[in-house]
Amino acid sequence: MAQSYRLHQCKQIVSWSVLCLSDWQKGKVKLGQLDLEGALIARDRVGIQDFVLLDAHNSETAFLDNLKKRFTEDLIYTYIGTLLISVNPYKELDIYTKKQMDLYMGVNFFELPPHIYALADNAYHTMLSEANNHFILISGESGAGKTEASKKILQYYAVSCPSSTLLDTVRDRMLMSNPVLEAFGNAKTMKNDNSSRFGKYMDIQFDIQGDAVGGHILSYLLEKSRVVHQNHGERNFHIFYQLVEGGEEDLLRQLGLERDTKRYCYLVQGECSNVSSINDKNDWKTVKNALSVIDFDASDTEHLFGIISSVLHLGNVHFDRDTKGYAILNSNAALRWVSKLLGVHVQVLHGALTFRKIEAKSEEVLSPYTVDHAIYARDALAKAIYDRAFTWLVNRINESLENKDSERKTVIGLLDIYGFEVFTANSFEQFCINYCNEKLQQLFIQLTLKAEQEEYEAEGIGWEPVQFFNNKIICDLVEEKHRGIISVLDEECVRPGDATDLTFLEKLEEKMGNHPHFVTHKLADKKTRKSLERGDFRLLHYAGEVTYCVVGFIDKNNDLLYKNIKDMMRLSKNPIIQQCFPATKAESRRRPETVATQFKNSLLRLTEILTAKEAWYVRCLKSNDNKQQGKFDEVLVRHQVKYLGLMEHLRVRRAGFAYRRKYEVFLKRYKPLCPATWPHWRGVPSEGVEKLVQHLGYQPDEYKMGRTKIFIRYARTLFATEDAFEICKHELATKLQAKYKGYK
Ligand code: AD9
Ligand code: MG
Repeated sequence: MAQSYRLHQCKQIVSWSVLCLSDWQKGKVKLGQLDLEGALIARDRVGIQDFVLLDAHNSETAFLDNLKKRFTEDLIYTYIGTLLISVNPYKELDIYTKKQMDLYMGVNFFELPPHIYALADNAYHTMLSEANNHFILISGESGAGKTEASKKILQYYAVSCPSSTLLDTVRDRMLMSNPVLEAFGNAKTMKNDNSSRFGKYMDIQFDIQGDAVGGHILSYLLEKSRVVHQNHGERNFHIFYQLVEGGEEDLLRQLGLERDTKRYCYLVQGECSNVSSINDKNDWKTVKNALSVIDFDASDTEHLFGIISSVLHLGNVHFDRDTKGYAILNSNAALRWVSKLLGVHVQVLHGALTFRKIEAKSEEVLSPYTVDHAIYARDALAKAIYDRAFTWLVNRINESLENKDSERKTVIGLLDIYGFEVFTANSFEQFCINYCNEKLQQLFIQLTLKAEQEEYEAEGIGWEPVQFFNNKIICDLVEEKHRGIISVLDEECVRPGDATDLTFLEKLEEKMGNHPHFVTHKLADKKTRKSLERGDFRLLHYAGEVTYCVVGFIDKNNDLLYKNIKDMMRLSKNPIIQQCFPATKAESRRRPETVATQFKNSLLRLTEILTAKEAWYVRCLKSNDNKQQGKFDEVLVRHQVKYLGLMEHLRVRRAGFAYRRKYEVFLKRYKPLCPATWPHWRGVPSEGVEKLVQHLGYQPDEYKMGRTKIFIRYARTLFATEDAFEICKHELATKLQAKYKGYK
């Protein structure tokens, strides 16, 4: 047994260190034909595929060299143990074919070159064999490749899991939910032509046989301000351009639209309707097809696009100033289209956009808007419609993915959220997005660096602690009850009287002026030696500094919709709008939660969902800032390697152990492998385990005995043990069969 284990190990060491995906794909290198010299040359050229095996393991330069070497050879994936690093190649690679998927199916992690399919497959098989829930956390900054990675994983499950005709429908729907949600929830930003503007967590449900049988999506805080405003070089959500560019003539006529995106005020502010990497016409076809797969009928589609068009028409509703300075409407045609498409009376709509209803005692008084107020009310309506329609869409997709079968299911969750972003001007939206990234980084730290080291300590495993930057201090700065930025903002939002964005900033200065990660105008020079505008504050995030302009914080956090607008929408004849603005009994007197607080609570719930599952990590790195293929910007990559804590992770991994199990559990599974423990071990479990691993030929550096668990350093050791176990099971079964025949 020990000999076969050794042989297996030697084979693997050679194949891991040298097997290079491109050579291997091109058929130049075949397993079993490797000579050591050739192996070393190949390794020199293409680097090492698991950082744990890198010789100069603690040097950041060696780490970067290895990434670069591999990137130059189009090898974008590298492991740190079971964590997968992916470097965005900004070009199509021929590594996502069905053939590739087949290759990775059911193969142990390290037997093939690193790939997103390997990670997906191992999560899947572990889920099946251990009958527990898993999640894959995909992180990295904006444009690093998270959404692409999550799509590849979903495709892998959809294509390679066992199949039946009934389930094919579920699978198709799962796949098709992607183009739909991307059309409505993604947009071109300065960082990424297809930037996710909402957070997405998707559970893929599997039955006991491993069939993908259903799914459920949770969406997080859509950046709805984009509906009415885009910065230069950015676009609104893709769906608007797809509809205008690709919509059929008849459809456009019904919706009152012209085939010219420049005609719509909500589409022109970024001055970049056309983007070379995007084909809106084709994408329109994809989305239409996807909608039909996820079971949208003609009426759903008609009403949904009615809503999308109503937003475009709303943007073209303009106001003039009357002699008293109040707003009067000057775009009757646009108004009529909005009224028609939303199914609200034109006079009511007119009134809601130009007057505010104030309830005084038992009377209702109408107060006319100034032009600025009217524009504000119009934009607030457009944002509310789009945001609620998006939520409706997610719910509708969930209905189509739902599996009502009560059979026990296990899940793999996929988390793909908007990445950390820094623009020239950053506002409330970036504040929320970057806070969300801090939370995910914190989760990663909690689950890997912190928990891992604490366990070694608890188990009495000799351990040299690895130092790392814990970003909890920044999470607290943002979210702490009564003291964090969100609390201060909420307090200003409810403070009666003269609360403004600037008074909010003053409160921040007062309360957190001394915090090492918070900088304002007054303190800028001392802390970061860079000046700051009067209305800005700067946060020193884990991933870098971001300067936020406070303008709009109070408003966006309050997110109020005037009462008469809400009342009007409740009377809408559009069935989707009716669901988006449900008729409620008397409005609750309690203030609704603010946007930031809702977001904070939803992230808290997400953390709870995730920590109850077993984690897998994909860390995406951006290769350069210009979306340029083949360019490896060392400074940029080094920065990401640093802030993502990859070196620390490697140190913990190298010094640590890939696998651990309670003595009892380990012994129960592997006891047939050793005559001393088979069929029963009557002594202390740890001693039985010791006997067992010695019999298997484990070397002293390969494992450690803790208080309650055995710790195995390398995954390969465990894989070899598993292989031996499979052979043994087979032998036992044959023996039993022979014995049974003998009785007969
Ligand atoms: V954001 O936080 O949503 O703004 P992501 O999601 O991290 O961001 P995304 O996956 O959208 O980035 O990738 C950005 C672009 O990089 C894609 O549109 C592709 O053009 C490119 N990309 C990313 N990953 C790959 C890949 N594995 N192969 C080829 C890729 N191109
Ligand atoms: Mg994305």
